[in-house]
Formats: sequence, C-alpha cells, structure tokens
Amino acid sequence: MYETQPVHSERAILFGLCHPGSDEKERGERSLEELGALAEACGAEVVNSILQTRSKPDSATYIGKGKLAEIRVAAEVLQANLLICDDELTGSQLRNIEEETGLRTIDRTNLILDIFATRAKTREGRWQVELAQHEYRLPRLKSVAGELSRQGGGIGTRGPGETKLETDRRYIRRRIQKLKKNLKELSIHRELLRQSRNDRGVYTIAVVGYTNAGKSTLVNHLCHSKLFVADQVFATLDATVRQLYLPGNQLRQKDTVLIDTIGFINKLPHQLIEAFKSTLAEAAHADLLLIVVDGSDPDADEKLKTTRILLHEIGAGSIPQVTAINKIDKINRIDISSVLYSLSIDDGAGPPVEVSALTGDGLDELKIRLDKRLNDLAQSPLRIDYVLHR
Ligand SMILES: Nc1nc2c(ncn2[C@@H]2O[C@H](COP(=O)(O)OP(=O)(O)OP(=O)(O)O)[C@@H](O)[C@H]2O)c(=O)[nH]1
Ligand SMILES: [Mg+2]
Repeated sequence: MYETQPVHSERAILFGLCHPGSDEKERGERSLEELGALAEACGAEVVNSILQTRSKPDSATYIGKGKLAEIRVAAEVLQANLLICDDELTGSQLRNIEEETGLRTIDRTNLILDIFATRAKTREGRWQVELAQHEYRLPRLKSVAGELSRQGGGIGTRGPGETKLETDRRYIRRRIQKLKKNLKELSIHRELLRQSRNDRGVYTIAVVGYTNAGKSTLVNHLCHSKLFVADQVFATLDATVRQLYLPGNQLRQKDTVLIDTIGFINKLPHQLIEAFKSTLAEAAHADLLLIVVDGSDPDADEKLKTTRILLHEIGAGSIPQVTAINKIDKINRIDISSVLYSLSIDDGAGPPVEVSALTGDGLDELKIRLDKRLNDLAQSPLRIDYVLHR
C-alpha cells in the first residue's frame, strides 16, 4: 500500500499479540499488516508474521518464552535478521527477546520514529523527531548498550548523534533540555502567528485524519497549492497554512485558512505526540476540523475511530467537525460501508461529504458544507465568547 524505499536488506519477522476472540484476531492481523507496510516503507522485507493469542503480555518477554523459541527456529529457516514487535516494548523485554533469539529487535514505536527521522525536512520537524527519539531511547539505554549493538545502522538506528546517544546518558539529558528549549522558542513563534491570525479575524480549518488519507491532496485542490503529496506514510510532518476562498468569507467578513497537518496512525507513539505538540496544537486551536477518511480503505472505519481518539488526546475532541470521505473515484459510492457512513455523521454537521481530492468530485459540496459550518460558528454566542477570551 505504501511506497517502498529499499534502503536496507533486512529480513524481518513481525510479531504481535491479540486478545482471545475472532474480532480481536482480525484486528491483530490488520495491525500486523499495517506494521508490515511500515517496515517495508523502511526498506525491510517481511518474511513472516506471527500473531499470538494472550490475554496480556508477558512482563519479561512480551510474547512468552515458548513462542520466542519458535520464532528463533523460524528465523533460522527463513534467514531473518530482524524482529519487529507490534507494540512498544520495555527495555528489559527488548533485552530478553534479543538474548533468547539472538536477533536484533525493534518495536512499533522505534519503527515509526525511524520513518519520521527519514521524512523530517524542516528544522522544527527534525528537532521534534530527535526529541522523541531521545525520550524513547533514554529508558532503554541499558538494553541497547549490550551485546547487540545498534551502531551498525539499519532500521531503528537512524537519526542524529547515534554513537553518543547510546553511551552517554548525561549527553542525552542535556540534549533533551536543549531541544525542548529550542522547540519552546519555535512554539512561541507559532503562537504569535496564530494570535495574528486571530487578530486579523481569520477562521482556521485544520485538515486532519489517518496518514495517507489524502489530506494534502485535498488542501492542494481546494487552495490551488502545491504541498508535497506521496503514497507513503507520514508524507507531511509540518503544519502548513493555505488561504481558502469560500463564498461566505465576505458575508462573515473574515478570511478562511486551511491547515494541513501530520497524519495519525494507530498506536501513535506518545513520545511523538509530546514532541510534536506545537505542530499538533494547530489542530487543537482550529475553529473547525475537516476530517479526511480514505473511503477506499477496507479499514476506514477503524482508522476513523483512531483519528477521533487521537483528536481527543491532543485536546481537539470537541471542536466542530465536517467529515469528508475521500478517494470515491476508486470505489462505488454504494460500497461505502454503512458503518463508516454512520461513524462519519456528526451531530452538528450532518452526513459526511463524499469527495475525490484527485478529480475534484464533490469539492463544491464540501465547500458549501464548510461555509455552512463556519456560518453556524459565526452566529453562535459560544463562538463569540471563545474568540473574545482566548
Ligand atoms: N485515487 C485517489 N487517490 C488519492 C486521492 N486523494 C489522495 N490520493 C492519493 O493518496 C496518496 C496520499 O495522499 P496525500 O495527500 O499525501 O495524503 P496525506 O493524508 O496528506 O498523507 P500524510 O501526509 O502521509 O499523512 C497519494 O498517492 C495521493 O495521490 C483521491 O481522491 N483519489
Ligand atoms: Mg500530507
């Protein structure tokens, strides 16, 4: 599904846990599938996926000693040299798994951080990723300083200052402080920009949704902009603001901007949420959210649920919303699942708008809906109070 970038010749076995029950099994399988796409996006070749049913993870080895022995044998047969766990592992779990199997092991968090490290282009983006990587590595230093050194390169090792990272805790702590200070300065700058948009009386609509849903493509079509678009996870790592012309702007005597944001993913590492908080704050401070869902994705409803959960986590859960079901050029409208459709219905906004950001189909209807929603906000006494006091 996602673009592959063959960087390494790593042969990976994926493993994960699921609770008993057929729904849980299906959910676990889909999660492993997504993990496989993430691993492939990093250049690994997935040679096997193992899903173990357990009511809770083993505190020492996550998946259990017996299963690890099986994995070791499978790795020998398949000539695998990397294990990837679908959850975040503790330092001691990582160390125990590596000792039991003799294989380098990384977890989902590490993999996502690695993708962010290869994608971050701006100074702010790079600092945010570096901060998240240091926060992730600090409590795990013991495990990574052991026999299986990570200094040889490969997935899970990319990013700045590798050698020092793994040998000098004090250096990492100092670096974390420095990065936080730098990011704080940039966030003040962002806050000022946001303030100036408020002072000028600009409505902001944050475009949010699961990674690869088509958010940047939609912003480009609506705003005639040229933001980076690609069939890959986390193509966008910055919040970019673009002017949007809506017929109602004049009536409301306010301009409107769309803000393209970072895509969400299931089990988005908390270190990344923390490190990217100033970028994510653009969504948290928006007047309206435009939630984009890839309607052609068989997992669209789960991904919409994940999006909603993450919106709550970043403090954007109660912002008014309009949902757009995107990529309808790839599907029959009739095939949009009723579950997805009912999940997309929003109390104030009504049914979702079906669009294709690629062909432009449905975008006029989307603009009408956004206009209507902004009109409602403009007339709401709550909204006036909100503007005056923030
Ligand atoms: N067929 C089809 N493809 C689309 C549509 N919208 C976006 N795409 C494709 O989907 C892929 C992802 O698009 P992006 O706009 O980069 O998605 P995004 O949501 O910004 O992704 P991230 O920034 O990675 O979170 C690209 O290959 C787009 O060309 C659409 O309406 N129809
Ligand atoms: Mg994007």
